[in-house]
Amino acid sequence: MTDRILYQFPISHYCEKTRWQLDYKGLDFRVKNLLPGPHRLRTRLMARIDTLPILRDGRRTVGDSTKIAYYLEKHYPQRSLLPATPDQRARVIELEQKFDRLGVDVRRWLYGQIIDRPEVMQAMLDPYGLPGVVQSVLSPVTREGVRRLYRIEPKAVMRSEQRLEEGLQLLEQTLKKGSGKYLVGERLSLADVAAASLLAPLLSPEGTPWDIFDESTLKPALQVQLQKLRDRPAGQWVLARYAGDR
Ligand SMILES: N[C@@H](CCC(=O)N[C@@H](CS)C(=O)NCC(=O)O)C(=O)O
Repeated sequence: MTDRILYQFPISHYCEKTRWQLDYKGLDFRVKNLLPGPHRLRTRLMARIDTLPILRDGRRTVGDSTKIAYYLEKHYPQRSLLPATPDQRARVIELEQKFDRLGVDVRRWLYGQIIDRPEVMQAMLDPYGLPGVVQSVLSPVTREGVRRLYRIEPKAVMRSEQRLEEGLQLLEQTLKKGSGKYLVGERLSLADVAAASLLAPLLSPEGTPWDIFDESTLKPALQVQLQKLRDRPAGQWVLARYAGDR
């Protein structure tokens, strides 16, 4: 059995970024799902951080999806996600950082639209197989915790919407300047994995943890917004990367 363990929340797009990279490199791993809230006892002990993902690789422990990304590139250079040429490499590093930061706005904006839907807490808590009564007590507590932790409040959500638009434009401009398929050069890179995974909750590609809604039950204005997103080049690109590279 592999001694590579990804500590994660299944629904986290940052954890998805790491899962994608591990899968792409063909590295075996097991997942350990930590319960949101109490997870911090474990993450602080393991890596002195509050967030997931954390990767345990034999005796080594690495926390934070970007640090994990560079750790994996260094120790498992097969199917490299970093280009060989210095300028392309620098561009990948820069874009990875930008899309990584955008993940915060994706999360805040989306929670701002759907946090009160029961499907959200179901997607978050169902993987733990808790007794029904425990889950029904935990759901409102977790929802309020998420609201506070990620500042799901109207002004912050609006700012995130603006930053999200800027991020989508950056993605579209970058694609326009290049091949249209990948952000840098002709091959999948860390920049693509970061952008596609961190935007994926907005597009909910089939089979991903965000594919949880019957969209026709969402508010009509939100349905329109999500459809527009799916139709524009950035949305099409995320779906194409999931179909072609995930
Ligand atoms: N910069 C971090 C961000 C990870 C992150 O925000 N993870 C969230 C889940 S999407 C988390 O663990 N939140 C729990 C907490 O902050 O207590 C990374 O890239 O790994």
